[in-house]
Amino acid sequence: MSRIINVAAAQLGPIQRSDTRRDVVERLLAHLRQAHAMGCQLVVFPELALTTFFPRWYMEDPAEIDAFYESEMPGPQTRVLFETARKLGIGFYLGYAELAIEHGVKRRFNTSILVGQNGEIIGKYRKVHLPGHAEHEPWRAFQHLEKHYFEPGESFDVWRGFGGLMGMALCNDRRWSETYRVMGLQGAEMILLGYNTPVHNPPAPEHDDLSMFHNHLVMQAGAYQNGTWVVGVAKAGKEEGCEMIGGSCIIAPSGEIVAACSTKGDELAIARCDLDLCLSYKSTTFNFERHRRPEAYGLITERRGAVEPAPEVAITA
Ligand code: CDV
Repeated sequence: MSRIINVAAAQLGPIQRSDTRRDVVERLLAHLRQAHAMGCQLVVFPELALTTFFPRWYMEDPAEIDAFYESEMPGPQTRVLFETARKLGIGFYLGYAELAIEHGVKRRFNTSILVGQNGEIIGKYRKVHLPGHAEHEPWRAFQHLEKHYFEPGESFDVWRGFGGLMGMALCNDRRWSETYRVMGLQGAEMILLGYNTPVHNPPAPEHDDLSMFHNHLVMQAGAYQNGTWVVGVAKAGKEEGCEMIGGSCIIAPSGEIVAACSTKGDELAIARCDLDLCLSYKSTTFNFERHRRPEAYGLITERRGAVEPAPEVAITA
């Protein structure tokens, strides 16, 4: 099987609250068709790609809240995405709000799935790093209530697909080095990642001017330090009065951005991704087995007379 995948970062412009699932799914289908026409095998959509970013509002009415979630995948309104994928022979990554009933208990997650070129789900990921807050905070210009609306997921995994090892993450996960490293240690060759990032960060407005720099900084570092492709895809533009960054891009294992969106609307950025390029980094500079010595933490703490392992001390030693 070829180790080259043509990938489309399928950025979405804003989705307003009045936009129906049908409206949004039409936009996703247009991306699938255009990406297929341009020779792609995989399309990466953003986080919570089926609705507006609803954690910006505090809601209590369960019926109002439930309307933003998918209780089955595929469901009646999303099935056409899977059917189209199968017909075109094109896979996709999709972020959405998941409502699950597990052992009779209602559970809510910020989720992504990877769908293969046969229209079947290859893997499901539930967001681990949920940013924001759990209670209404009226001082903010807008809320970021992911801790109110979702439970955290538990693991970062990789799946076989598209001729390689594929990982998934969502938005805030991209800022944490362990996201990439946990998947890197499992051999990830391409990490797919959708995001919704407001330009304005209410708890730290002094970071606002750096929002795009930080966006690319973390994804480029994660790609290089783990010898993996990273595909980061935004929902961008002014959504319900909230300005969100774009900057969707495809990053090579060298850490270089090889394709990028230039607007804040619906746009594809496409790259020819050679998974074998990962090996050049994984087998030399970032050959974990050869160069990492986790046991060194133990040696250093022993020398210092520490009883408990103290990794943060070991790192500075
Ligand atoms: N959807 C997100 O996870 N957004 C966060 C914001 C809150 C900073 C992000 O890390 O981009």
